[in-house]
Amino acid sequence: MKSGKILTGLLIMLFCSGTVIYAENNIRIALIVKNLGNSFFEACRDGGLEAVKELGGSIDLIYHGPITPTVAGQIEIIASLIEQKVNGIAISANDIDALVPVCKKAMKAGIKVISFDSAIGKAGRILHLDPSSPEYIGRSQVKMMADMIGYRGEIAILSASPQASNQNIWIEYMKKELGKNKYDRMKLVSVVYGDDLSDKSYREALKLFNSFPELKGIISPTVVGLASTAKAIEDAKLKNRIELTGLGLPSQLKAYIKKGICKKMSLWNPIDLGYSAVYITYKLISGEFNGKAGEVMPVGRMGNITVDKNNNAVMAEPFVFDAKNIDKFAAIY
Ligand code: RAM
Repeated sequence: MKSGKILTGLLIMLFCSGTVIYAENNIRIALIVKNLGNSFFEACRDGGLEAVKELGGSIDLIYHGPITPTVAGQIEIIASLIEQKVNGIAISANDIDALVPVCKKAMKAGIKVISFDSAIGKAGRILHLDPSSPEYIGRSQVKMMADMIGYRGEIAILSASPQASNQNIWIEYMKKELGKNKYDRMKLVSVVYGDDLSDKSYREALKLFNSFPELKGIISPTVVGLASTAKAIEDAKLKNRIELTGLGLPSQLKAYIKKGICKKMSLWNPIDLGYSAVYITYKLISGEFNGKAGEVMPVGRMGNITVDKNNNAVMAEPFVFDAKNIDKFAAIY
């Protein structure tokens, strides 16, 4: 098994460098992410490697994504995977619609395609694996921010890329939540996009500070955006002037949570997400899962995950991190 992991690790490295060597006759699964260099997806990759090891090691895991989160970059990678005749693709999509044609072509070529984290339109995949309920994620972000600012003041959202399926459905639910009477004294003044790039997210945060001098809070539903905005608030000495919450990696936000720059945030375990995505893809390839509405899929250490009527499956509920528990989780991911 150890050699399997070393080979898989080598495969990841070689593929990323553009050279790919496969073990003869192994099942080949590609985990395609929004962009490389994002710690969230590297944790997903680690979970995928855990699933490969647990499923018996005759699997080659290919980890890849564009350098910046573009649709064109992902289309090019999927077209290449079709040529390489991989057996399965699990992708976090940079756009819900634009990837459908190339993924339909992959499925026509016999490749099992699922999306995870950020959905592809239904016609482009067998099923979508949501980390958590999109409605719960969106609404809970607003509730956490409201508690922080006393349900009054201007707030903004600093998101990832404008076409990102997952952020966009979360923002839709944030706006629905903000429509409730109890938030009447809160006002969403802007939604900006940092493209899941640290420097761009940082600059967008600074622009928000300058454009909205009365801003009371920022919600950033992206681990890159949240970490960058926390740094921007600290650098601009705006702690307690602007409250911050969002979706963050405990290991990246620990210092900011302890300093009270980001008093609370939430997320799910990306290791579990990558484990579940690769596990499900393998079982679809082997025929043990069919991914049809109503199917209850036993996903190893994650237990049963059910496919709903829209062929979406929800992995788990988000977890709220704060100063009391951040040390424990920062040591894990
Ligand atoms: C970023 C990506 C990813 C999202 C997390 C919360 O890493 O946008 O798609 O799920 O943040």
